[in-house]
Amino acid sequence: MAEKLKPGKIGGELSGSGLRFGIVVSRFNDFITERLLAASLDALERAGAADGDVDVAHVPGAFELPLAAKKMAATGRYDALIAIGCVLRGATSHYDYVCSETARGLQLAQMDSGLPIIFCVLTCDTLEQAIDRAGLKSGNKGFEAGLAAIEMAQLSRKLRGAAASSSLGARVTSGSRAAAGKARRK
Ligand code: INI
Repeated sequence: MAEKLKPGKIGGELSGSGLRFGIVVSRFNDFITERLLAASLDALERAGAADGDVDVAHVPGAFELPLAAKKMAATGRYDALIAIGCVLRGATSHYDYVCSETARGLQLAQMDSGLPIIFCVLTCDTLEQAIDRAGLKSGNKGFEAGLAAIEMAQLSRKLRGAAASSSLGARVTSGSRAAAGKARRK
């Protein structure tokens, strides 16, 4: 009988210590976005991120998030970014343009820069739906975004270190913390 395959596992730990984060927040619907921001900061703080390692930039609306995120990424200062916004459906098609261009722009910025950019933009039909996602019934998407930023920053560091090595599996495997640490220091 064939042996069970044991693949090398590459994961991002939820430790924010020593990592730098940039957060770009939309002022539009700030009743919601400031709650998302507070929860993201809470997640980063609980995971060990230091005060001086987190920057917050504000923009007028969700549509402006991609450019600000791209410029933050270009500084080379951060391990991950979080883009926070809240788009509420109105009576016209404006909502659709803002949603799709914000998502597209953030994905482009992420893929162009190679820096994780966490999508924390609520796209809701009603204010009630947004409130539910900013600390009520559905938890707080800002907190989830903070954790996602940490995980992706850690994973990116590992993959960067592993890419320098000829053997990804040898460098980062399950239980191979020493190898992963070595990779991060490179
Ligand atoms: N911006 C938002 O972040 N949320 C919205 O719900 C919204 N609506 O509904 O219009 C919104 N519009 C502003 C937009 O993001 C830009 O700031 C504006 O068009 C200037 O470029």
